[in-house]
Amino acid sequence: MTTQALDEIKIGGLGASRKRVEDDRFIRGKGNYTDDVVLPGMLHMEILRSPLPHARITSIDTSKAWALPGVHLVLTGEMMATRNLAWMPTLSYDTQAVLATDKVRFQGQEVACVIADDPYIAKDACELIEVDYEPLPPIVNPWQGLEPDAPVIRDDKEGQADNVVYNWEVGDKAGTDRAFEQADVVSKLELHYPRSHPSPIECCGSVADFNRATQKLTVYMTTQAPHIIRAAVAMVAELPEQMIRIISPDIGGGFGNKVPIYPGYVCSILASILLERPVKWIEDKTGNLISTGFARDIYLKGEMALRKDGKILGFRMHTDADHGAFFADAQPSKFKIGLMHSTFAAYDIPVAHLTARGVYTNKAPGGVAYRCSFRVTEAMFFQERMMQAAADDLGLDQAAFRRMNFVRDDDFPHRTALGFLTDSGQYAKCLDVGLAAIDYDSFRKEQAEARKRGRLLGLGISTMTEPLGAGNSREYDILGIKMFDSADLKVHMTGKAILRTGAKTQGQGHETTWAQIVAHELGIPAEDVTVEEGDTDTAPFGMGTYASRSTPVAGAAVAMVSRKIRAKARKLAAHLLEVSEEDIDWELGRFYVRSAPSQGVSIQECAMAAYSNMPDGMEPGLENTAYYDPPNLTWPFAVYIVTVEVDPETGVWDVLRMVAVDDCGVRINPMIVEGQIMGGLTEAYAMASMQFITFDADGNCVGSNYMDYLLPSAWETPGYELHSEVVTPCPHHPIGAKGIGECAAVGGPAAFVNAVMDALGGTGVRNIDMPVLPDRVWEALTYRRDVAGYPPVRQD
Ligand code: MCN
Ligand code: CUM
Repeated sequence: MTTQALDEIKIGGLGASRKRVEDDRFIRGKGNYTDDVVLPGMLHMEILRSPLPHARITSIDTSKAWALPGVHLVLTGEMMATRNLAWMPTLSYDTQAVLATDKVRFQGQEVACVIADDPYIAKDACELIEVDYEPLPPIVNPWQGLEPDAPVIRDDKEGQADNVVYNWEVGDKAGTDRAFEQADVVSKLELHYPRSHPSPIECCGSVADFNRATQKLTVYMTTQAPHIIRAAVAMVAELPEQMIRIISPDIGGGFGNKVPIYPGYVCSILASILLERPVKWIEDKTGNLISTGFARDIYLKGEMALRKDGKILGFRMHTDADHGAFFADAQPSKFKIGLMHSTFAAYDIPVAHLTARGVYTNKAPGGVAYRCSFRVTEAMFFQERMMQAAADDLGLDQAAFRRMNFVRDDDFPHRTALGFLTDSGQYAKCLDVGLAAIDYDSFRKEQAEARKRGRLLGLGISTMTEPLGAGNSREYDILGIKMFDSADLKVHMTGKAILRTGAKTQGQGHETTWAQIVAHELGIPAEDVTVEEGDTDTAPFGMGTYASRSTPVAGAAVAMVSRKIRAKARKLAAHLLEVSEEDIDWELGRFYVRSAPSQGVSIQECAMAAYSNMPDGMEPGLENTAYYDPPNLTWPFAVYIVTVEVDPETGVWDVLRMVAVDDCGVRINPMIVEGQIMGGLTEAYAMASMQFITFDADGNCVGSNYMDYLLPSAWETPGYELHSEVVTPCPHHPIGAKGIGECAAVGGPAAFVNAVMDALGGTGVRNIDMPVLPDRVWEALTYRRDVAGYPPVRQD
């Protein structure tokens, strides 16, 4: 028996830019999305939404809807209440109305549902439902909510006398005060990160199928975390967990939109139980944009204590988050404002203090992490805007100021001022690569020359480090469920395999990349490994995909389960080669006798032996499961540099160049990583330049359609120059990988805004809130003043 060592790239292992296997079906139109699920006898559900942002419901008359032919059921909050389902728990220890009973609390809130033969009848019937509302004053920003005489939005909650969701703090207040006393210069900044929406192509939806005979409930749905949904349904609907099967089929983009539990899911499930027929609910675009997945909407202010030479001595920060009517986004239980306290984690700052307040308003639940590990986007945006302002105040060079304050390469693991332990990085090197790529010194000269001729050029630098991979389970849980993840690998007798994990891909390419990890660990060609996710009846328990946790946690579990398989295969190899295990060595895909390397067996031969020729006493089969509890988060790092030209006449700005240097440790699939970065940069550009979803003073959502809420097309999207030469392997991840899925969306926005602000240098303008629309730039230039987003930032 002789076999050759394998070329890892040829078998699609680590580092191979393998084409995405899932795209075969997507580009042929053969994907299987929730709306593709069609079951015999299936009915359709539509939701009646509130036209008002805040109103008492005095009556609901559903008789005309019931009378419409083809209608099977009309659900109201009152009926939900008889099942104890009018309210449901949220992922942040709050409650959320499933269907409104007492009041409506945001425009677009779910008031009733109709289940009918087809979606058109259901929609028509919704319009026949008569609801009497008694309008209440709407609260559309935190400042209104904090007024002493503001109406209490959450009067349903016992003991809730105001609109404050939480007050939270972290850091060393006294120490920070002392740092400010010693400062030569104090730099300040205040800004608003506007509401934004992940807006995936596919909206949310579900097909619930309760079978009375078997008592089994199967739900096909658009969720990024199927096992969490299963547990929630078991607890809320009081159904036995083993009788619930959640299937998350192909997902047309998640971006955080598909993490929360939405009323539509719950109503379709109850409707199916009551009618004993499958019930499909597919949200329309306006429903998606008006009621689900809102992110950001946060006011940030802070100040930095600085020494003349540029050393940062400390910072304080305060955030006011507009959470909408229900505190419904997911975050680790210990932290009220997500991982906001990862702000400034890349900088070596001795002391800091952060306070955070959450406020209820008459808007849809907000704060969902949109391509962001629990509020890190806001944290990094403030950080890099503040770094720019501080460097300007000190009269220091933007790049030099950052470099002198970076955590040094030999200073890891590093404890940040607000308590995180960062693991590794080469921050200065990433910056140097970026500066060389953009030709920093030449650009600064060109900028000065252009300025003399009235042309406004600008350069913006942004860096980011992001805590990715929640958990470890000691510190990270959601509603008490510890954060870890899993992988299950079954190697069949012919050496082909099926791998399942507790994560759930929504476009990130897990079907491609997980197989590459198996190929790397076992030498089984990636094309021989099928990857399946999202079915709770077959996948091992896991916490799902968000916070770019899949590679850090589930991906690690894939490596660990492969190693378990290899350990058993080694015993089989010893048996086949008739030597003892200790005399065997491994090279990719092959065990061989150390003293006679030409004698070896392939992993495939071991697999066959596991079913046909195992040693006496050995358990047959070659299958295993690994649960992975990471020792720490992974900490990727990136530098983004943008150059722009601003037209002083119109305020229009164009991106000249964008350079991105990402260090996400070892790259499993470089092509997929680049795709993730480009997608994230495009979302960053959209947020910085054009996206605007807001509320007028009456609480109407402005931006609930694609005429108002803009998505950049290929035409607007700038070109990106990506750099991959800096690789700092994660010291605690089995294959050295760090997460990448969100980095560019997290770090990108500040680079664009900083570039425009740099172009306006010398005008005294300190801030223009996003989106940095041309009229805002024009206003800033013309009147030499800051331009705040709507609603205006309050001046204390
Ligand atoms: N990868 C790699 N090498 C690394 C890191 C990652 O090859 N060192 C690969 C992974 O194997 C995976 C992809 O890159 O195929 C992203 O990996 P990871 O960073 O682990 O992120 P997740 O898989 O957990 O994806 C979640 C992340 C989040 S939270 C949002 S939001 C987001 C994002 O991914 N939503 C997306 N990218 C998205 N991309 C698409 N197409 N659609 C979405 O909904
Ligand atoms: Cu952070 S949005 Mo993603 O975590 O699904």
